[in-house]
Amino acid sequence: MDNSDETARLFPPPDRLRNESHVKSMDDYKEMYKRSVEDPEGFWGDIAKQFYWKRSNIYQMDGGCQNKHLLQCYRPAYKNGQGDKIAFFWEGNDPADHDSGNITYSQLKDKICKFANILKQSGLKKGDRVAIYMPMILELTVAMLACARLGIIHSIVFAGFSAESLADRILDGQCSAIVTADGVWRGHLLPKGHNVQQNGDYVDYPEEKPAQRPTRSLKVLDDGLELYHAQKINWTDGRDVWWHDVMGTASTDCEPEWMDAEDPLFMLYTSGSTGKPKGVLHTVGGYMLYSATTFKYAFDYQPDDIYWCTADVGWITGHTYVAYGPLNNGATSIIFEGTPFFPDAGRFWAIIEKYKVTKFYTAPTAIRALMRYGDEYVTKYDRSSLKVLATVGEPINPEAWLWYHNVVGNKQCAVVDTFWQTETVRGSLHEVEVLTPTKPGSATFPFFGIVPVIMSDEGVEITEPNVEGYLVFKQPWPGLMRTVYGDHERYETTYFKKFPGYYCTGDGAKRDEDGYIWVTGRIDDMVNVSGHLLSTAEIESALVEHPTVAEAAVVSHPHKIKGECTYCFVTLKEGKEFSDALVKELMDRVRKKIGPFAQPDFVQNAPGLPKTRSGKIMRRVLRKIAVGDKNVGDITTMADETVIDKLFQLRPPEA
Ligand code: 6R9
Repeated sequence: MDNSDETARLFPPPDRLRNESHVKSMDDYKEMYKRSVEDPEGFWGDIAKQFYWKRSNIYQMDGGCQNKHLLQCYRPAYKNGQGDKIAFFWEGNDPADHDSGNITYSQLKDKICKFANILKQSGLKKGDRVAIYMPMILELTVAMLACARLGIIHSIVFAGFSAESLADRILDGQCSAIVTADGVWRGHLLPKGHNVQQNGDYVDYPEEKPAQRPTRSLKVLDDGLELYHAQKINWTDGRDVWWHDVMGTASTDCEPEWMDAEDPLFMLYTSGSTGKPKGVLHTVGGYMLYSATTFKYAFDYQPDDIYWCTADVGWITGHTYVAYGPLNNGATSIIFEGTPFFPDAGRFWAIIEKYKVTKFYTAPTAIRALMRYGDEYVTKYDRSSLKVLATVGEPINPEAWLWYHNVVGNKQCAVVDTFWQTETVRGSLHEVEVLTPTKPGSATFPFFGIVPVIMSDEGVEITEPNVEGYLVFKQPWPGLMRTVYGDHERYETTYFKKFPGYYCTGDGAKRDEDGYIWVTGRIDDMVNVSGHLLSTAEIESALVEHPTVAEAAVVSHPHKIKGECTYCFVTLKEGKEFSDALVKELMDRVRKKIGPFAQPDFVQNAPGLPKTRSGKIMRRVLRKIAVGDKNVGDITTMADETVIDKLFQLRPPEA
């Protein structure tokens, strides 16, 4: 199948979604957008009025990009007026596991208050940090929101991280307690209590900082989850308590701690694909407002929606679009503990059929992985409830976009590509996509309040179409991170130093002649071939369009004459053979698609790619493999280290 004609097409919004949309036309969007950037105080001030504030909600922003949002007001109270509406359907790893998992808004509120009281009784208070290291179970959201209720800064560490990564984050955040579970089901049972125990007992804590060792550990073992009993836990009396022991008797009344809008809400470490992880800090007012508003408009949230974001709460996407965004809108959504491949590759679509999901949000890497199994896994399930299909995490290649649109969405859904970052909470491109005519692979237009600029290396704003540069944002917006925890200088150097007065995303982008923005990947993934700046994402997309290729990752490789050239790793679809003829075909395809200068010099077979646990391809490791350097650096965040040896074995002899 060659989709090259289709990729150039403009896909109009599906008519059936137009009527219910919050914003009625592209002209309305433009008007709202204009006000959001010209009068941010007025625009966000009006939105803030929809929240509950203890005092006034005067909203002030300064003109520079040092994000001084002076909200002279208090945090919105946790929304608890939804009564019997389901807040979450919980779907366990085992399809037979779901029954005990549904929770209404009032039940959720009661649990949050109970757990907040437990935190209080443990001596924890406003401003303290609490680490949360839990699988995708309801108790995870209860724990995070209980922290928020008391003004305790939660630092959630994705449950797939190792003991060492967890320890690093606990120390860096100076957390005084940890909430955890003793196991996690991902296809099979993985012990987790063990990692925490290592934290307390085996991982070396610097002796000079003994106070930073967590003093409290609250372990989760809720009723009905008896399987967790199977896990061996190292227990310290006086320090550890079981969730089920304390939750039963705790009171369901707990007055929220009233917070200033600029007080911290949570910290979250950015994925470790580059250097030391950064503790990204978000604040109460700005984050709540922005996550709620982006949720409402980006997915065009309607009260009868069944919404599902597949991201783990351990990542920013889960924080924002599993927890805060949906809950602040009173939405019903799904929390899924398992994987898309268990019991088979039809699991996502089975869940969509079961709950009649209307809005679905996942990652391109999941889409590409599922495409490999063929369409039957999708088409055997009823997906007629679906209206919006969204993606996040990396540029979506047109091939995957079209499969998502044509096969999953049956050409009936709006496909929404959302570009954003842990740091920006939707420093988003794309807005009310339900209305936007889309181009496969483009993140379209900016969300309210965002002024994207394509910047040259020399710091000159690029206005010409189709010229790549740095993607930067020109003025502040409520959801921008406020600091790197404990290292404000790093915050300023990382994000504001290269282009003073602008927030630098670290990504490359270009704007086409119709004003659509195309994110081309991290700037550090750019390759300069004979003076031509090439985007590795663009080459990957060309490769993945080939019918045999499931996934591709392209890195820079030194070249005597061209300076740099491209080295491509390709993962083939099930049952496909790698051959010299295929290598030639792939090289030709890139040459044809982008230009002769872009023709790759190397194409290597890659049965698996090195990825972080959040699914991001670790290109710095691939760069080492490409040059045959066995010293691949820090791989503690890698999901499966065994792929590395295999890739070294499969290097083409001429590389
Ligand atoms: C939300 C999230 C942020 C980086 C970002 C960019 C890449 C995310 C993207 C995308 C192209 C998209 N990214 N969404 N690139 N199109 N729709 O993923 O946050 O984990 O902090 O990653 O991910 O490179 O800079 P985070």
